[in-house]
Amino acid sequence: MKRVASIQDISCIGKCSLTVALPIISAAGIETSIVPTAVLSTHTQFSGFTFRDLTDDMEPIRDHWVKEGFKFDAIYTGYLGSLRQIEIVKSYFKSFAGEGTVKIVDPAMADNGNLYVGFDSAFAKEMTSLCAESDIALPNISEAVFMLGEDYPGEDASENITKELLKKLAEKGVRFPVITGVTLSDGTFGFIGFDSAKNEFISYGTEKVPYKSHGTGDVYASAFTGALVNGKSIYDALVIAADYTAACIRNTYNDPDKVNYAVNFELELPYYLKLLGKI
Ligand code: PXL
Repeated sequence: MKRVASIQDISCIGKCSLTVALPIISAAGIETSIVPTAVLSTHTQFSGFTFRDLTDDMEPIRDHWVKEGFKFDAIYTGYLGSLRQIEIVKSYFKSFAGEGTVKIVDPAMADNGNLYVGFDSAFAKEMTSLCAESDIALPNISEAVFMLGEDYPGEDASENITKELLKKLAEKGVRFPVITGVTLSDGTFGFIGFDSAKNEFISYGTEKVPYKSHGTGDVYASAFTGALVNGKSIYDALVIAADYTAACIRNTYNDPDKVNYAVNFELELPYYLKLLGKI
């Protein structure tokens, strides 16, 4: 069985980070090991959330895993709580990334032009250095501009602006940046990526649903990781993640009982398995 390590927080309520990565990647038929970076009562879009920092556990967990000789097909990181955690994640890359290990970084820290509570521009810049150690980085538009220290162009940034951001990320050493949550020039909603090794842009969009929710970036990155580790090409895995995430958003939009803090990713897992060719 393939094995992924995912390093991000546990938000007890909020359907994001590990509570999304675990079920989605496990459903894809992959053993999902976790390193919880913090435990929060809810994600940070609620007010009054509790936050138990687990930084001090991260190095002992790594050292034990090294002793046991664990290896991973992919290491996938999401929300990280501090500069020190970014440095520790780099040591996980050094300790566990062998020949075939794919390093996937979702620099989860901003949306709609705003950094999440608790982050500042120094953290965003440091996140660029982690993305520079990844094989694939999956920022949204807000995260891309904060990493670059640029002005926020709005959620409907043009394809040309998005491509310029991708090139600038590549200049900072990010091998294969993919900006998600992009409105393409034909009005569809999806991603634009830049394969710096081939000097080639890639993109894909699905019909836009007029609904925005938290946690979609985490659903996307988890579904991408599951597809890639199942042997799909980078492009096919990005497309599968886009189709699945769009279905999750559509499902939520149509649900009269929807919650306002996350998407119904659970109800579309059968569709995800269909996209993976497993059922
Ligand atoms: O979905 C990204 C995310 C992950 N983890 C925590 C968050 C958020 C977004 O708000 O607050 C704790």
